[in-house]
Amino acid sequence: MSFASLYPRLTATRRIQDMCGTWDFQFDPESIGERDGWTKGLPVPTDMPVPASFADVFTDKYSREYTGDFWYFTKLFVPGEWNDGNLDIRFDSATHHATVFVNGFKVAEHSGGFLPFTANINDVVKPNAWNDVAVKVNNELSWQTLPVGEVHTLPDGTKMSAPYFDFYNYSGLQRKVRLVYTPFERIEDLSVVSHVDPSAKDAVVDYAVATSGSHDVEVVVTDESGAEVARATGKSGSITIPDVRLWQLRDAYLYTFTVRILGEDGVIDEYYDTVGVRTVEVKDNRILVNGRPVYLKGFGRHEDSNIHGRGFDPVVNKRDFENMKWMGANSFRTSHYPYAEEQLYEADREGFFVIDEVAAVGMMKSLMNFMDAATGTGKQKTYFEEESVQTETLEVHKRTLRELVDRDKRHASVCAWSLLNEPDTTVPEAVPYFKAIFDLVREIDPQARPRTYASVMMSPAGVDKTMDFADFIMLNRYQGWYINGGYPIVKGKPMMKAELEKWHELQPGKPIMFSEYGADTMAGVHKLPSVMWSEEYQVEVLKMWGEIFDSYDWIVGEQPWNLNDFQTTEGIMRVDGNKKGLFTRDRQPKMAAHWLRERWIAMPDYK
Ligand code: GCB
Repeated sequence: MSFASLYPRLTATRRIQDMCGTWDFQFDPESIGERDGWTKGLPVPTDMPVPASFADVFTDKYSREYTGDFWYFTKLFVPGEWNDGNLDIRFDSATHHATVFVNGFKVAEHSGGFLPFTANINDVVKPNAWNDVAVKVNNELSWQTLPVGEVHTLPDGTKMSAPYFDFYNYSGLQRKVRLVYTPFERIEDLSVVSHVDPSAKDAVVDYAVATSGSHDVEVVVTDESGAEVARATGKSGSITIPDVRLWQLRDAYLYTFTVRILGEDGVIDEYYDTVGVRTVEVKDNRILVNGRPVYLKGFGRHEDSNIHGRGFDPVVNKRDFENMKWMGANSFRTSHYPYAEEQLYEADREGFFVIDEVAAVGMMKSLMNFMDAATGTGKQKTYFEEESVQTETLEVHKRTLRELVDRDKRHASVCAWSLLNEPDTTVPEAVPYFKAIFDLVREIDPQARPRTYASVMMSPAGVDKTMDFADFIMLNRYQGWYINGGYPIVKGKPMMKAELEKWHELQPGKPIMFSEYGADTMAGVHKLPSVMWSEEYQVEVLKMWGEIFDSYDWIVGEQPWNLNDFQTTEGIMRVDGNKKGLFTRDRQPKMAAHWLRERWIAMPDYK
C-alpha cells in the first residue's frame, strides 16, 4: 500500500497542479548529468512535450533509437498557501527507471516503466517561488527489468535496445505528471470487496481505509445521480447498498465512495473513487461475473500511436473504445504492461472486462527474441534457470505486482490478473518462480480475482509445467500464421483442436480463452485467391479460429491479436511494425474487422 496508488483527485481538502506541457530535455550518453549539475538545469536542452515518448518526435536515427540516461527539466511554481500540508509530485509513470531531483536534492527513485510513484518534496520545496524539477530517466533493458531485454553496444560505443518482446521500446515521461497537495493527516488507501447474492435486492461491500493518522473516517456512498444511498463510519467495515444496481459487462453502473477523515473541527481530508459492485470467479469451466457466465470478445492491445509513441493520448484512447464498442467487444488485455489509469476508468464506465497484465514479457529463450530472430543471431539462452532471475528478477516481479494490485484493485473493470506473457514454462525452474508470484497475488488482492498468464505455443499442453497455478487458461496461438501459414492452413484446425482437448483433459474444470491469434495483414492488399498478408487471408484465418472456438463450450473468450497495427523494433519480420491489427495504426478498420464485427454482434456478453 502506498499513497501513489491513489489516483489524484481534486476534493474539498486536496489540490492538484498540472505539470504537463513542454519540458527541457537532453540525452546524457556519458551519464555525467548528476556530476555536472544538470539537476539545476540542462546545458543544451531541446523542448520535449510531456506526456509523450521521445522517440518518434525526432527525425534522426540516433535520437530515435537512443538508449541510456536522458533528462527532463522544468520549473515548478509552488503556491505558498500549500505549505501546511504534503506536497508530492505524482508521476503516472516514467519508463523505465527514474530519479527525481527538486532544487538539486534527490527526492525519489523508481523502477518499472508503467506504474505510478510519488516524490514528496516537503523538505526541499521553496514555497511561493519557482523550484527546479529534474528527472533522470533510463530506458535500458536487462534480465532484471520488466519487460526483459538487453543493451547492445555498436562499434562506435552507441548503445541500442534489444528487446525480448515485439513492441518498440518507447520511453520517457509517457503519462501525466502532477503536483498534489494533501493534508498531513490523509487518506492513503481504500479497498473494496463486493458480495453479491443474485436473489437479493441489496449488496454488501466490505471496505478498508488506510490513513496516516488516528482520527476516524466516514464513508458515504452516492449513486450516479449523486443521491446518498449508504454510509458507514470506521476505517473498515461493511456497507449495505439497498436496491443495488450491479456493474455488469457492457452495462456498467458506478457508485461513488467518498471517504472523509473527521477531526474535532470538521473534515481533515476527503478522497473519492468510483466503485462498481460486482463479483468475479471461476467455476466449472466458466468465468462468472455476478454469478453469470461471460463470453469474452475483445482484443490484445497496445498503448501505441503515430508520433506520440506510447505517450498517453485521450483522443486515441477514446477512438479505441469507440472501435471496440463498434466491434461488439466487451473485454481487453493490457498486453504487455499496465495501461494508463484513465483507460481503466473508461473501462469501468463502459463495462469492459479487463485482464490486467504486468510487464513480465520476454521471459523466454532468445529464439523468441524478435530482435535476435530478425537479425538471425538467435542465441540459445534460457531464463528461469538463471540464478539472478530466481532472486533479483523475482523480487522485481513481486514488487511490481504489489504496485499493480495496489493501483488497480478498486477497478470493477479489472476482473483478472495476467502475471506474465509467453514465459518459457517448459523448464522445472519455472515452477517455484510461478508459485511465488501466484501465491503473492492471491495474498494481496482483496478481491481474490482469477490469475493467469498468456501461454506461448512452444509450451503446449503436456509440455508446459506451470498451468496448475492459473485459475483459467489463456492461450496465445498462431496456427495459420507462424505455424501452417498460407496454403497449409487446413492443418491448423485439427492440430489446435488436438492441443485444446489435451488441455481440457489435463486441467479439467478450467475455462480456456484465447488471448492471441491472428495474421499480419497489409491494409489495402487484396488477393484472390488469398495469400498471406492480404486482407482476404486475415478473414480466412479468423474464420478458422471461429470454427475452433465454436466447437467447445468450455472456451470462454476470444481476443485476437491485435486491436491495431503497432510499432516494433525494425527487422525482417516486420513491415514498419506489427500488422496483425484488425484496425490500422490510424484506427481505420481492415476487411476482417467487418467480418468479426458481424460474428460478435450476434454473440451475447453472457453465455
Ligand atoms: C506473441 C506476442 C506478441 C507479438 C505476437 C506476434 O506471441 O505475445 O507480443 O506481437 O506474438 O505478432 O508475433
